[in-house]
Amino acid sequence: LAVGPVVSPPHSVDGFVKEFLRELNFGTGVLLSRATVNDQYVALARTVAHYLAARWLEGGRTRREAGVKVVGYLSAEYLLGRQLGNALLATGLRDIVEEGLESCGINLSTLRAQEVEPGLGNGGLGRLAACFIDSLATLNVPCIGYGIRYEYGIFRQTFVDGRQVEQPDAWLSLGSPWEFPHPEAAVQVDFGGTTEEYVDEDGTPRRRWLPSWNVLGVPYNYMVPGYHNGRVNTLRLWSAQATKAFDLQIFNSGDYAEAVRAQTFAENISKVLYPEDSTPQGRELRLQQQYFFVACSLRDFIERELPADFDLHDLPERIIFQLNDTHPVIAVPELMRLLVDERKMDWDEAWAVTQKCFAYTCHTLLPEALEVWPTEMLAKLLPRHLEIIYQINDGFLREVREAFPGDEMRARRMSIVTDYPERAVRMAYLATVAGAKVNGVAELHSQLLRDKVLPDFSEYWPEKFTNVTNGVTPRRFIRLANWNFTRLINETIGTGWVTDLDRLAELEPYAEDPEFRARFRQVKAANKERLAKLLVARDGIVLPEGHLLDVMVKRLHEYKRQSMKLLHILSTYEQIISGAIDPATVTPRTFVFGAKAAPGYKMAKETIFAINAVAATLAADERTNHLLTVAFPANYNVTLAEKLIPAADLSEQISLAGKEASGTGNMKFALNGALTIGTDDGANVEIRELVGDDNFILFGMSEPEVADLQARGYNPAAVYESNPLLKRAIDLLASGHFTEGNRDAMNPLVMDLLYNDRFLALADFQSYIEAQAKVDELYADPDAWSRKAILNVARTGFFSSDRSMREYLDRIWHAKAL
Ligand code: DL6
Repeated sequence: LAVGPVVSPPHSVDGFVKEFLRELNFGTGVLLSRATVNDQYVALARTVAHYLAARWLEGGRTRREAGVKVVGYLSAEYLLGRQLGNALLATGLRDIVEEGLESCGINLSTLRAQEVEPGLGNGGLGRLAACFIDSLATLNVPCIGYGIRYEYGIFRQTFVDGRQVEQPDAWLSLGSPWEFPHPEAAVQVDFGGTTEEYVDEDGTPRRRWLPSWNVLGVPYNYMVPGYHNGRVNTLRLWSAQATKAFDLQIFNSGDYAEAVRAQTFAENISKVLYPEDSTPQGRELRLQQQYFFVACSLRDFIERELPADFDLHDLPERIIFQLNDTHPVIAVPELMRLLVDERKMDWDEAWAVTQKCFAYTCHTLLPEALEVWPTEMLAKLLPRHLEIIYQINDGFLREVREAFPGDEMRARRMSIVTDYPERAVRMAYLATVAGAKVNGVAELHSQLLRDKVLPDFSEYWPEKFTNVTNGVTPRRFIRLANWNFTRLINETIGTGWVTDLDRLAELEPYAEDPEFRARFRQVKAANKERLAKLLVARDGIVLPEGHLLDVMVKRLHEYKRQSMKLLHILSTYEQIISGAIDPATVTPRTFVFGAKAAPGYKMAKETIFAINAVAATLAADERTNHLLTVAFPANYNVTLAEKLIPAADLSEQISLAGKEASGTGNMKFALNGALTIGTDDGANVEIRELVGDDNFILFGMSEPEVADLQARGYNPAAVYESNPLLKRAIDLLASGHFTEGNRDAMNPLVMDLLYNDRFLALADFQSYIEAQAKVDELYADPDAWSRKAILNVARTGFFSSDRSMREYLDRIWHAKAL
């Protein structure tokens, strides 16, 4: 076995049943007659994992032997979603498994529902990482995803009296059958202490780090299967452990808490996913997490994936580390430290190697989301890294001063280390200086990144900057999530689209075919029915039949403007109850929200409260509840997205132009046949260009108009005073109507809208309302609507993450398929 081919379990119903029962009996230790659903799920997952593992072991060996370049995706987040369905899809085992389980009296869907999804990400950034590693495996490109095995993932959201209450996400509590822990391969990670100068054996003066404490990083391997191609890549997530489990002497003396203090401290590093996707807080632990996982990953790759005698000058031929946002950027000085301090490489040579080993993707435009680490904190936690950063900065600024003699302000602007408002390291600048390439995630975002966030850098290194528009995996978000539609597409154009999404273009002529349109509507209706069943069981929410399903699911953030969506609902409601419009003319709509607010984000939490209050009042109002329903299922996650998106008619992508880097939900909705109402922001711009103006409901200011209004001075209260519709909607919100007469309850949100409105919701309100009227008008003609929806599908094949990956491979990574 060590050298021969690895044996895959048999692909037959009988063979599967034998494997499954063997796993149930000897892996899980139970008899079928006494097995709980969880026992059965765990045994099934492990059985399916065996099928994948055979290919995984083979593939790993061929990759190492071939000595090819690997993509090392460094990401603090992976929002994976459930694994079982994807593994069955990748292996083509689904039918065999279903039949085999049936013969044991077990229902596959019941076991699938038992899986707790690993929520190791906050939102778009983590889900993108999961789509990318899926695509790389499907393209047969060797990739190791590196990240953190958080013991608690993104919090479980509950609502108490309409307010968000966070519960810990104990996703590991029933076991995790998909992971392979390797405590024997643990890596030591140092922190703290000081640095010193010394003279090495050759008489060369050098600096070294004398750390004061350390932890262990234990790797947990996960398999990342390609679709029907036999490739299985690795996701390696690190868990922190104390170097010394506990102090027996102190324990024996009776001070149990003190005896395990070091252990608790160490394990905190991978305890919980940082519950934030836009503002850095809780700083020190966050920096510890970041350094922890990149230190483990770099050491792992160099020491375990490369031959022992490998010449590290050639490292760029074997790895490209993609920095997924600024979170892993501390990897840059860490690689320099490994090369210069540990391997005694000359500084300039090490810097040349480092600059070829990294590339950086920026995922935001919000200045508060660009991480900055105070030098004081770096000096305390990573003193040698701080010295290395200073040295990198000195060399870089020398270059800048040579290129722009006398332009001292430019050198200051470009300095990696800033002095204002405190002395700190700008991680995005460090990534830009070190990275071979820097990319944004949609055309508009990349342009704004060049022009507004990093203008000096893009002027200095124009060729370094590029764009790769995000994408989503068609396997999870169409093939798995929307089986009804998959069947219709397969029957119409064959199955090739699953790995070649541009082929959806072949659906275009069918948009003109009344029979196809009718079948498309049947698919939507079936998906709505499936969603309705799920929401009753999951949340006790009853979805009315026959409504336009209007969906806004994403993180709760002011720039995404859930409050503007709420104002649209309020305005419609207010017009009905005040008699301003005839109820008979109103298109019945169900508005679905799904959104988690960062626990410390007050205004986001007030918005959640307001949505829930409006939902409850509307549900109880007999005048309108047959026309307007607001559904806000708690704890929106990947599993729910897979049911919600295929059912949607309308996709709400209403961020203030210039603020959403890309969005990927927008792509998932379009690909599943929803029309978008959206601003010219992020990837919406490209969606609109591809589907055509007639098939996209555009509204709102453009980015230059936003900039112009802000420069002129924006006064939301004046907008409120001048727009009667808006005024009535806000007045109703403030009136206590939704809070049993309590006028104060909505005050924070109302006051913010009137006197702050940082993301110009009031300024775009009128345009939004007019666009929504157009939606109603279009929806009144089901045939015309479904024609547009089908064209959305046929014209958005571009947004496959397979395409994104090809672009990274060609323009950034220069790595190849095996
Ligand atoms: O690139 C993935 C995703 C984009 O689609 C979203 O537009 C963007 O908001 C998100 N960015 C982040 C980073 N936030 N921070 N820090 O989550 O990335």
